[in-house]
Amino acid sequence: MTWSTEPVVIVVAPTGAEVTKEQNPHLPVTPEEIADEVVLSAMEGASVVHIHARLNDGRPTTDPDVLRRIAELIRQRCDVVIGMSTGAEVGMSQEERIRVLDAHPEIASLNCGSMNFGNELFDNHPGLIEALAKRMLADGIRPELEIYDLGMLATAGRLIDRGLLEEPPLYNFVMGVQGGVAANPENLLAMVRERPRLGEWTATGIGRHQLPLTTLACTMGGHVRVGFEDNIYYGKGHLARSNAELVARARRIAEELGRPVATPDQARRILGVAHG
Ligand code: KMH
Ligand code: ZN
Repeated sequence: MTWSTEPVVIVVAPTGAEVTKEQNPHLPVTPEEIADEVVLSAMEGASVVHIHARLNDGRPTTDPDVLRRIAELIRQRCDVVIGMSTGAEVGMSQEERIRVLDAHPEIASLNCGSMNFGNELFDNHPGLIEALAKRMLADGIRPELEIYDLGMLATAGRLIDRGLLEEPPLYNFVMGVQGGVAANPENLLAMVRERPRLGEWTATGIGRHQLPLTTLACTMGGHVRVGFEDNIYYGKGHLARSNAELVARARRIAEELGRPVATPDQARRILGVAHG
């Protein structure tokens, strides 16, 4: 590993499935709110969005019409890479999760194992992982491998061995979920080192881990994800006012460390995404 001067891809995850407006009133929920937030985040340096849709009352949905509407509103105003979540909300059925791909994002998350997620079970049955991987391969959607622990890297390796994932894979190390790997430098190093194949990687730190993990990832040649899905605070006891504010800080960190932020087209090249 050497010090990278390559562009950093900043992924913004503006909504997620778990956060509520009661927790942070600035959480974007409707398609219009999400699109506004993504456009502002793109202006601050985000080149990829990870979308979770909500109904107008705030409940999570995977309705492809709602997802398409969000993508369309974003597309009218900026060119960020459109990613969508097939992880959706804990407890959603396999059908609800697979139908996300009907909205044909450029990237979709592929969660590589089951785990406790806070006090709930996040069920990623091997059959579901396989079905999602096959469908993404068939539809030309770039899987982003959601890795919450080292064992999931081994699962990813087996998918590659079976020809269900194209190389090089694209990893997202999600660290600090209660039930997943702890967010610390030793564990990030282990995740990077244990990748079954070389490939670009993003670090996603939950809550107070978002800021130090962003800094580490920029230093170590990775990419970063920020946003309310993972963290609603700007600092201790101080709610973030927007996703864009978190993106702007990630950009400042990257640039201070000598890494420019990627444009959407650079992000497509770096991450191996076909233009949608
Ligand atoms: N909402 C979490 C249970 C993903 O987007 O693929 C899962 C999640 C992961 O958000
Ligand atoms: Zn997500």
